Amino acid sequence: MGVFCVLLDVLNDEYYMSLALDMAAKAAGQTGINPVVGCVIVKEGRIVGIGTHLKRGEGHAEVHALRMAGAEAEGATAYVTLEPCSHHGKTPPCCERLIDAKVARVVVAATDPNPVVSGRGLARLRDNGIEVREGLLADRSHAMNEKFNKYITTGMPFVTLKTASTLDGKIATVDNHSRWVTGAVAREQTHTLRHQHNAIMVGIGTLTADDPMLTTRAEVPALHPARVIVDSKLRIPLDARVVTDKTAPTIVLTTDGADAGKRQALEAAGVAVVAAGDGPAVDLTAALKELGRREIGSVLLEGGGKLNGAMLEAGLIDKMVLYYAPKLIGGDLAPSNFSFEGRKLMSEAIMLDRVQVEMAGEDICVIGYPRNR
Ligand code: AOF
Ligand code: ZN
Repeated sequence: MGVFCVLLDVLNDEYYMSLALDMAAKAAGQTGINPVVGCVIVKEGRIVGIGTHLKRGEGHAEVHALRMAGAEAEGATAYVTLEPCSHHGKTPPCCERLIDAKVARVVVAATDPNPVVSGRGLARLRDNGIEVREGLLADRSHAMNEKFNKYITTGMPFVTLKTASTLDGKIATVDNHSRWVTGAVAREQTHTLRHQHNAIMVGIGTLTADDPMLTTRAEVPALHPARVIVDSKLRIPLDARVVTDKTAPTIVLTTDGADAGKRQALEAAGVAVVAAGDGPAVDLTAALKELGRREIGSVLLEGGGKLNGAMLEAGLIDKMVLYYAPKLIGGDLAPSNFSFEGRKLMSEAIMLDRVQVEMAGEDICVIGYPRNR
């Protein structure tokens, strides 16, 4: 028999900010290149408004919460997980809305890394006599916006690599048999990851081997990322499912020298073709920059070993989610999850920081951040 013990929450700024953060976190994946943001408005000990940014181009978190609070916002405290914006984007500035509503105090988790805001929102509130507390639970807000933080400051998409391999690092047997490496839980989590990224990226090898749909199949309806295929010679068949099914946009990354006729045929089928690199291989850095220009702020890389290795060597992977099934299959020629020129010294290894390990059903999930030069 366990000891009956309930940890009672304490009513303070953290209590309300963590509600705002919880709401924001659940909207991960549905805000496009925008951050996830939550807002809670509290007046004299009662929550009078809550709001979450739900879709790019539509209301920011503060706008929804202020609308709910109505006249009660006057003299209230607003808890916002990201500094209220000060710019006219697709929507008007939130700090002006808070000022107009006569909010007395604003508590903010993280400042907005967007160079057009960064600090200006907080300054504007203070200049208008609003008391501001900043930095409360900032780490949680930063972590849930790691994709946005990179994209808005560099223009490059945040890349998450996901692999599913045996414990000895193989993604298929020597006979190329791969169904299934990991179990149902890991596969379900992969579909959640797809929902949470703007694009999914694979190499032409994976595409021709499996003719995958690269869509999100969760227990409930979920969002499909754009499909990005790295294909230096435009070998993609015109009857591939990603070309014909129209479930989500498809972008093929290729080289300048790729066949012009094939390119036209793909474009006529509704596929976007991006040429990057005048050599035999796609210039991955230039290609990702172009994806960024096309408002793809995050990419889930589910490549084969070669593409994973090339992306790693190019320093383009920000985060790794590595599933390991507790199985060993051996075979020197069995394909591995990373294929790149071997390091000669252990001191030259690519290191992962902030490593976390958890179980995903019967499989082991390792999450980490490669230390890119
Ligand atoms: C907030 N609250 O809920 C969000 C903010 O194009 P827009 O108008 O949607 O503006 C997007 C920018 O606004 C985004 O890059 C980020 O700086 C900020 N997001 N700010 O006060 C919100 N989503
Ligand atoms: Zn705003």
